[in-house]
Amino acid sequence: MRLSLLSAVVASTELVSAAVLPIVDIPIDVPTDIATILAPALPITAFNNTPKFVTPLSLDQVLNSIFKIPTEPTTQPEQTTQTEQTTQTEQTEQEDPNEKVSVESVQDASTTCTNPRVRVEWDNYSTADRNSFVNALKCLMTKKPSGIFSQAKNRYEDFVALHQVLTPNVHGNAKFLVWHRYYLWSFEDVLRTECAFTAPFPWFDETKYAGKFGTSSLMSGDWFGSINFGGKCVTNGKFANLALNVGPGTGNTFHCLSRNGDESKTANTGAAYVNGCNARTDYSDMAACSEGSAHAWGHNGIGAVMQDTYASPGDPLFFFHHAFIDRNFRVWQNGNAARLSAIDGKDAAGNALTLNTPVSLNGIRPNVAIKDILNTMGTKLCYKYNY
Ligand SMILES: [Cu+2]
Repeated sequence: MRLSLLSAVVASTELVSAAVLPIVDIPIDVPTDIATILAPALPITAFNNTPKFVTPLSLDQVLNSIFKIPTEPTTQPEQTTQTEQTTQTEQTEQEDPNEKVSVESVQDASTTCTNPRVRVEWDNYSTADRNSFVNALKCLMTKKPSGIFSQAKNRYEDFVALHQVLTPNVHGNAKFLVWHRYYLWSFEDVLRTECAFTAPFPWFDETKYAGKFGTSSLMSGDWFGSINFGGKCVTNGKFANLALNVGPGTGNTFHCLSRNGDESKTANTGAAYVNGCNARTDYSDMAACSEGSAHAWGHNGIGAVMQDTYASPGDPLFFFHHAFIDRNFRVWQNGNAARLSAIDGKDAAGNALTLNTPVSLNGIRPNVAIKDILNTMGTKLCYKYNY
């Protein structure tokens, strides 16, 4: 293993030399089913080039509805009435940020599926289901990539690469919640169809562990590994020494799964933040608040790979965190039935979202329209959360 490590380090020309040296302290009991070559830790600064948000929202900002996302474009084009997504790139007109966009209704919003899957919170998730989920993730990591993304070296990394290439389109604008909803659902669907996963999909209730993520068994050596590695490789849990090929940022460098846990940041994922955002009545306001507060704090609080806006799905904790964000979106929708059939806000190009706006996964799964996925218990998605 140490010989392999050495050759991996020598082979990698993109590394900052001194920062990879601590890797030699990694124990030798490496799970060979995942890590055949020990990947080097990248310096923590490699993930800070594209942080989720340099300064996520404070609780005061959440409660006082001051939640302009730092990464939001400052120059946006004029609102259009188009119903299809376009790729306009040259519009520069300033826009009144208070301007409201039109809202349509879904005619068949009352259509619900008959037997929704239930996503189960980690503490309620049985040991058998936990093992099934771990094994399904490892299965995806050993399957061939689709070939759609050259940087993806296995099927799991297809999803990391997909997120990487679409990052500018689906963050810092109102597509954030709807796109990530379909992204998670499709990831779950691939686990089921390609790795025979039959257990419920999990989520992690961060309101229970705000400020103490590390006390959850999820983030322990028993399961998905600790978070307090100070930017070094994760060396415990089911994904110890996991090697990643996608990221950080828009580049691709062979590196290990690393974390840089900071509970002063995870502290800001609590109920006050979630409820503060869910008190907003407009979808786009709520979505911006969610993205800039609990979402950003959770990413940054786990740190390193998770702090990277582009390639954070390389850390399997991404899916627990985003299921939590998606669950909070559903809780907000439960507050008013009309929220299952209406959309507002704009995409990255400044075009108004409509119910017919496509949600694309670049071919991993077929495009859907926003109206198809607003209701998690509609006929397309058909799931709910256990609470
Ligand atoms: Cu994302």
